[in-house]
Amino acid sequence: MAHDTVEKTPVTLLGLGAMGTALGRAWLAAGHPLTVWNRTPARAAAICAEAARAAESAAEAVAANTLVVVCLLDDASVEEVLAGTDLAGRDLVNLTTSTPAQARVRAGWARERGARYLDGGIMAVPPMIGVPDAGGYVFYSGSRELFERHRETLGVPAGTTYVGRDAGFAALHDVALLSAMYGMFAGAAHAFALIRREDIDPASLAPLLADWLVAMAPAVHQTADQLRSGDYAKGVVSNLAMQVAGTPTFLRTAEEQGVSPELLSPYFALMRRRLAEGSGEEDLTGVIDLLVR
Ligand code: FVH
Repeated sequence: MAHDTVEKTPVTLLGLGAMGTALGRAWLAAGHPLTVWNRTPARAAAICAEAARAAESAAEAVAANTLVVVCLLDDASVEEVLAGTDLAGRDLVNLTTSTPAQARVRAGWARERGARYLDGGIMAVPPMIGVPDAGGYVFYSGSRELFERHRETLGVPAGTTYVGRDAGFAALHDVALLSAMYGMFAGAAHAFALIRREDIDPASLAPLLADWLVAMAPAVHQTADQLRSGDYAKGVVSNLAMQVAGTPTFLRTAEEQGVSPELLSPYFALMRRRLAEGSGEEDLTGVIDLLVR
């Protein structure tokens, strides 16, 4: 078949943790020659049995191919591993989770060493890698040219979403989405706590909870629209005054059920502060401005 005869971009991969290994396997399965290195060499054995080539050192792995992908624990380990390598002329793609500021510094650091740089934020867990229907994708930011040059190769393990030349934007999008996820998990934890001592099967609450969260999720579009226009009362359905008036019911229910309000209280406090500023006719959007210092 024609696609089997097309030469695939060789990839160097530094880091064979759970995520690195999943990425490597996806490139191997798609026919990309793969050179790997991991601090603990034993972790490379399995993937090398699947045709990856193990380099003796990070420097040797970096020297092997132009495209160098890094997927290590954190930014400090990236610096440590790349310190002894020659990055001149390399296309460095860093899929290690970092902060936006760390990503920007790492981009400058890589440029000073003669490398082109692309940062990535992985929106997937290892079992989603290499599974096109799983919905996983990676945010990329930094060099647009680099992204375009390797778009096809980068698209092998998961979908790709380029979010801008600012190298910090991939990390920022990654952390923004994951922060919202933790907020959702916090809400779900409170909901389960409320029924914990009752004769209610958590498995019967779960689908109701999931459907409700899905039904409410599109509200973020209205929030974005209000933020863009600056009109926080635009299209408001349930205004802040009404919602603040309802908060004692939530807090009393928590007390009645013997549940700590510590997950809800900080958000309610922000709602009350915004109301005190005279924003009762607005949506909840004004809370965002209270958060931004
Ligand atoms: N796994 C996940 O669910 C998440 C999904 C979203 C993205 N994250 C990020 O991906 C990066 C790698 O995560 P991982 O799952 O592969 O993590 P581990 O299995 O813990 O492997 C860590 C690798 O990093 C190596 N390493 C750690 N410290 C050093 C160091 N000082 N010098 C050299 N290498 C280092 C470690 O090597 P070893 O312990 O096997 O010797 C592993 O290769 C991460 O940023 C997640 O936030 C994953």
